[in-house]
Amino acid sequence: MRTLILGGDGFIGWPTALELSAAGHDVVIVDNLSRRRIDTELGVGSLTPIRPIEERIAAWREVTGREIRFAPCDVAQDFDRLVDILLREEPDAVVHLAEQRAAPYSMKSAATKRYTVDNNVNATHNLLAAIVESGVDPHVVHMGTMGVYGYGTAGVALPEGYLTVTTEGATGEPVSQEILYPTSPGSVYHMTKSLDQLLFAFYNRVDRLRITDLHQGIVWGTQTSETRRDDRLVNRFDYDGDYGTVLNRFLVEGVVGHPLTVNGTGGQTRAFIHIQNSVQCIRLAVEHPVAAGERVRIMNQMTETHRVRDLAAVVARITGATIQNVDNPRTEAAENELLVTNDHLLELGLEPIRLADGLLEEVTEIVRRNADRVDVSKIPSTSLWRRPSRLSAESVP
Ligand code: USQ
Repeated sequence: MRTLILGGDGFIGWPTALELSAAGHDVVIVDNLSRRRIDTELGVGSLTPIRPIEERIAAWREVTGREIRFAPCDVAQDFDRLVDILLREEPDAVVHLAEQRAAPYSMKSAATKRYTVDNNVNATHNLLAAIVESGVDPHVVHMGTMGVYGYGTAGVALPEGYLTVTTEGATGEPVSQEILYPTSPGSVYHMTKSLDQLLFAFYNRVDRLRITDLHQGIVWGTQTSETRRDDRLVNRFDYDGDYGTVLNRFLVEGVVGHPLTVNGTGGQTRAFIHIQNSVQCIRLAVEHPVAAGERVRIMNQMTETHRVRDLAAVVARITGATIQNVDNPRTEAAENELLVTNDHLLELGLEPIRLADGLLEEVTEIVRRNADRVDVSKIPSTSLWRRPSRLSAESVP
């Protein structure tokens, strides 16, 4: 199969490109390298020394003899180029990861909120409109998020995207219908993924586009079986206060002797998935496409749920770190339960990798090897989910 990976230079995109290429797909990475630009903007870098995209691709060719191609393109801005790429490649599948994915970054300032909305909503809409414009018919596999559901599920296991509601019909009889599960995003970033869902529903209904939306939990780990094959293939590892996700951050903090930064009580329960499972799920989705005429397929892409303070306790035990309950910079429920169904991906063959000391040790080992690259000043999360005090008219430029 020929597969385009929009955002194929990023944390999930790069190992997905290798996973699909290793499985025999003809892979084309489409990327504007914005994730590297944002690193520069924030004055941070991946814990692991990731190589330039050209070197990554050359190393993959050298190690495996397989060719991954790179088509530079800003999917959110350069619509005509995107149409050209679709016409030239006629892909069977398009994996869409070309979105700004950090909730704290999306809440940092008016500028980052606007960038996140402009980039993410335009990228998704440009892709859908470009598919219609070009007349090609790829299966779109989009990286969504568990965060569209919100995290208060009142003891009900989250279904996979749709909810059956029963209301009273005009003549008093009960009427059942399936609706998109109502969204309750917790950040501007999560909100863009909620908006994506409406775009998908529309283009699926009106233009019959074939779409899978993967509602993914928090990814942990960094290496996959393919990125491990050569140092030059190493995946990125974010630990800073904007892009680092909670478990990976705790592991870095534990190794460098920084207290584990538990936001609030740490009573937040979230869904998790290891990076190896993440790329496996994307491959399963690509290799089992949605049929013509089928509604948007939504699959919950997670393997287990954990409470933040329980994760901190595990990392403290492994690394000897202390735990610090910091004032939560986010607006989120202090404590929540979370039950999730993930039957679709299990049926397709997902083999869950669960959090285990051995795997945590492997990640810890990578952190130890690169510990001199950690900039401790970038660990605190400074993005506040609160309104600033009111500007005075004179202070507006
Ligand atoms: N947290 C801490 N301490 C930290 C960092 C985070 O206690 O140092 C807490 C947060 O307050 C939050 C939880 O850990 O309650 C998760 O935070 P996170 O930064 O690991 O994850 P999140 O912001 O939700 O976003 C990440 C990815 C995003 C993806 C999402 C899946 O960046 O792309 O969509 O996980 S989910 O959380 O299921 O919506």
